[in-house]
Amino acid sequence: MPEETTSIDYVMEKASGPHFSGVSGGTASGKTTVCDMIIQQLHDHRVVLVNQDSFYRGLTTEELKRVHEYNFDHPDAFDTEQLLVCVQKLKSGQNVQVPIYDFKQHHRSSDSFRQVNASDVIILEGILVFHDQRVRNLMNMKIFVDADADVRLARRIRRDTVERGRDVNSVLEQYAKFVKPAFDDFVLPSKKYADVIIPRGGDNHVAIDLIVQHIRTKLGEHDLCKIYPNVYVIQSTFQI
Ligand code: UZR
Ligand code: MG
Repeated sequence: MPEETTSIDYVMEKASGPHFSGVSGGTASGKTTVCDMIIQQLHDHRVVLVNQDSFYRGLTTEELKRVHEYNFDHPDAFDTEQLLVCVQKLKSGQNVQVPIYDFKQHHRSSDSFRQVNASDVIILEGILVFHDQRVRNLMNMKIFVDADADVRLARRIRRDTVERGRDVNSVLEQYAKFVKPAFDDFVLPSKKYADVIIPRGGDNHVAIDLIVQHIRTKLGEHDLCKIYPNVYVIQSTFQI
């Protein structure tokens, strides 16, 4: 269904079930920090965070041999079909098994999963979570975390050398060859889908407070509508 269109069915589908937010932004923009802060403030609700990184396809032996030529920033690097099924299940109140991805080995564990339970609030975080229209259409709120490219690169160098077992040269090479071009081609163009753009990421406490307030309002409406289903439809229709 086109994004602009609103029908009662569409509104009801989006408005029913858990509240689902997508958090996107360039690499090392502060997405994880923003999500952690939202989750902290919503401690009295059941909130789950799903990371798009968990849905990286494992590399084949051939790809592993030439890992420096592999583009981890391209939409095809992700198993989006599996991500979609996972989000659909969570939205319909089911528990899911999320794959576990190892950044050091570029490998996906075939026998262990992380169990994610059905919740009131679902947050999906990742560089390309707005790329697929089907995933996007399930979202009640789309948040884009903005940070200057130099700030992101500096953070990326620190994080990849400390946490992901890389050396500075390989990080810089990968950044110039894949990360920056993919940001320009895929991540930045998806910013237009955002409902909220947060400058300065995790430092922006006002933006995070507003987002949390909005989610609380929606959860409150949700409870109210279980009691007064007709009121629910009218409210949601006007707000879209
Ligand atoms: P965030 N990535 C890796 O470096 N290695 C992998 O095995 C899988 C992913 C990187 C990916 C992307 N790109 O920029 C980043 N590269 O993880 C996304 N190159 O993670 O959103 O936390 O920055
Ligand atoms: Mg992160």
